[in-house]
Amino acid sequence: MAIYEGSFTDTASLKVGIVIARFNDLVTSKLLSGCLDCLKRHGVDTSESSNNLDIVWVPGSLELPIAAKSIINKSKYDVLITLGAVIKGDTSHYDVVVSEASKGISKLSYESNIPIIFGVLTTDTMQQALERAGIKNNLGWNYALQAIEMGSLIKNLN
Ligand code: INI
Repeated sequence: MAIYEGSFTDTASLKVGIVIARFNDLVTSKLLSGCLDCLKRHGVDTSESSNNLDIVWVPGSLELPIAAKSIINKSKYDVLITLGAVIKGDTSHYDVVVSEASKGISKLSYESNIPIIFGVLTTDTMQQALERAGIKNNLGWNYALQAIEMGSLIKNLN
């Protein structure tokens, strides 16, 4: 019998790509800080000279899938993290953005065989989004942990 699971310590060579939306950047930049803090504390080189980390900014969450696809084609990553914040407000655009971003990212992950963490907050209000991006808890941290676990798992299974 073989049991496979991700490692949180075997991170020295883990190559991580982060694709992040500028829309609601008050929220997304906080998610990024939490994410980088977690990666660094788990041994991923997050310095400016790192060869194991790239960060790509896009206008909004709708653009996350195409940018993720482009960087996958450009370089070899063990895992990607997508970060965004879609806040409901009064617009029906919300449903389109959430649905297209999540479908595009899942499809890309499945087809490329590279885990892609869906770090897109979907909330009714800015207050709820800020609470999840650091006022109460920073989910950026959780997304990074999930990335380390899935990146190392799929790397070992391949
Ligand atoms: N993009 C987001 O990331 N969050 C939002 O809440 C949002 N809303 O509400 O409209 C949003 N829209 C922009 C969208 O992602 C695209 O950038 C835009 O439609 C251009 O393609």
